[in-house]
Amino acid sequence: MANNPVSVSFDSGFGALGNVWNIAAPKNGEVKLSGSSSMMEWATGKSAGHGYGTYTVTAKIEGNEPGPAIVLWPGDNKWPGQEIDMVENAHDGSGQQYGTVHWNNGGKDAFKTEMFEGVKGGVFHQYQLVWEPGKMTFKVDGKDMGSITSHVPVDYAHGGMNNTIGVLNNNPDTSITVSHIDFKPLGSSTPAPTPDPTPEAAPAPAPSTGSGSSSGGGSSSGGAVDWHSIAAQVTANYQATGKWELPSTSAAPAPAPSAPSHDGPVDWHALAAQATANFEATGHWFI
Ligand SMILES: [Ca+2]
Repeated sequence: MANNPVSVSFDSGFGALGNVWNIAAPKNGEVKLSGSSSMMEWATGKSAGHGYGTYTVTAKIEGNEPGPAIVLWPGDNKWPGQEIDMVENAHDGSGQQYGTVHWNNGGKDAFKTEMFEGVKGGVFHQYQLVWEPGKMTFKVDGKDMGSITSHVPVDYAHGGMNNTIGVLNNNPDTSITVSHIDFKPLGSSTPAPTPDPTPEAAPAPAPSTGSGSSSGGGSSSGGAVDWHSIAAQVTANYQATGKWELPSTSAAPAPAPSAPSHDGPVDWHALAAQATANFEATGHWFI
């Protein structure tokens, strides 16, 4: 399933972000993460998620402390690794937002950051990451916030690994509300998954909280895991049982042979524990 486009409007369910922990069902085309909560595409192996292309997340961060983050998580679910934070709050409590690229430096986490000067919380912004060979560029509301050209990971299609899209919050005094998530592969000539006519390279459209696009618009093809079906199953199971888990009778996405077996919902608890421990040790919320 390497590098399929995705578009999630949160008009009905969580779409591709089926690994959901501690979040109420979306309302009015938005989903709000508060307290300790997260949603992510399933990180089942190096080909999970997406590679080179443009990641766009429309979101509103509230609160000035660390806690909210839009995260591109390593497809193989191993850390330290190629984690990219499309946005998070600075640990000084100023509400300063920034982006980060992490990599595995001989078994230890290493990272580089780009500050998002002039970007305030409390309103929706369009956070964008353009991942291309040898370069990652952060944008907010279409404005270039800086690029990183060292330690840029290689995507799965070119011999490396993909990343899965996730959003998390880990602070009782912050929240992050997401209204749209979109990924378009680099140089993609495939039909856009949404009716949005804006070309990929054009200035970003204004943040929208009411996108009319369909969460079911992604056209997974070939042997790809049917994320929409899985997400629908998870949502149905939540409505039936109150638990954000895949029903046990359903076909869970098979982990790649190279990846250790991880159970999604349990992973998020471990993730939150890791995040909390890391914050206490370093002042950084990233895992
Ligand atoms: Ca929406």
